[in-house]
Amino acid sequence: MTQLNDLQTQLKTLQTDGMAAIDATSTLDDLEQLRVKYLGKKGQLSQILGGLGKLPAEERPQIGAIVNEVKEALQMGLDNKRIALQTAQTQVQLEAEVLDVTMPGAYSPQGRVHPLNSTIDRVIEIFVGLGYTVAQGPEMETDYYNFEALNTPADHPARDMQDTFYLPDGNLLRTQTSSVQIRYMEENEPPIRIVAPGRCYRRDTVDATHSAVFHQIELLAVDEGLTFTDLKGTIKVFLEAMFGDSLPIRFRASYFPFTEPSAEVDVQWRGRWLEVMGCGMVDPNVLRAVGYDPEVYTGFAAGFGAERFAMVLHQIDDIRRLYSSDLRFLRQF
Ligand code: 2U9
Repeated sequence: MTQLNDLQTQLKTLQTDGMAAIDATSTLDDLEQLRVKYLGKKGQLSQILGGLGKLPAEERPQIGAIVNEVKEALQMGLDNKRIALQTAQTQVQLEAEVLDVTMPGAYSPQGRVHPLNSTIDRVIEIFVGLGYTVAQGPEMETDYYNFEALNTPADHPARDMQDTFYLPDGNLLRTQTSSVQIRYMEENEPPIRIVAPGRCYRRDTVDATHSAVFHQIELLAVDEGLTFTDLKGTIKVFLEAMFGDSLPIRFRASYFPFTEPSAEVDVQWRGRWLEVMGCGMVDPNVLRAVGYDPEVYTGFAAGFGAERFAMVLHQIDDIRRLYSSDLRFLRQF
């Protein structure tokens, strides 16, 4: 065989093998390797071209033409295969991403805010809107912060063992959140405006309206020149925000050891007068106990049970439902 024939055969074999290999590839990476193998700088075609120099000059154009043919054929084979593989890949991807909107959805149980918490949150939101800050303190208290500093002397009926859970060490579980305000005033100078929500404890016999553990929300404002009118205005704004506009409200004279004068507040709600909170001007003795001069500063305070508000707002008939964890009850909110 002449050298020319030999080269021709080699080139044709290269083309046939190359095309078969291209046909057999199934990935773009493999295809790239084939391109390098056949058409790359050090590829098989280049190697054959390297041997061209040994041919007589008149035979070179003939072989050159065949080299170009083989090169073009392989190039076209590679291009076609690349397009085919890319199309297939896109198709697979599209199929994987198909979303069947008719499939039934996955059930994800949704939590809810407990009606007591949503009530407390709502109250806080209203007072924060009025410029108050939230204050918190310990649930285990000393006699001083729970009673003494709140003008509740040792012989006061509220101190009765039946009302308070005393701890063996002489401390107690707070019966009201007022201890929080005493601690706050000890640490801060007027003017102050705080709202103190929190858990309280009383030795009550449990029934539809009483619970040994309950939640109180108390507010306190101390500044120069605060009057009972400021108190009434604040409570009116608060109750209207809580229950809705133009609500009939009435104040009845009352008594609390830590406020003087004191009042209880009723709202007319769905045709009935409901007692919702107590309030009053902070007793000068209380201001004195925290080192405020009652000749310079006056304050007003109010307190109410969060459970009572939640029950009125959601028409809940028994306070115990709020602690029962009964899903049939809780799912209604
Ligand atoms: C300080 C001074 C005074 C808070 C007040 C009430 C009236 C009141 C009860 C209603 C029902 C609590 O949930 S309940 O048992 N509270 O009527 N609370 S004035 O007075 C304060 C608080 C802090 C330093």
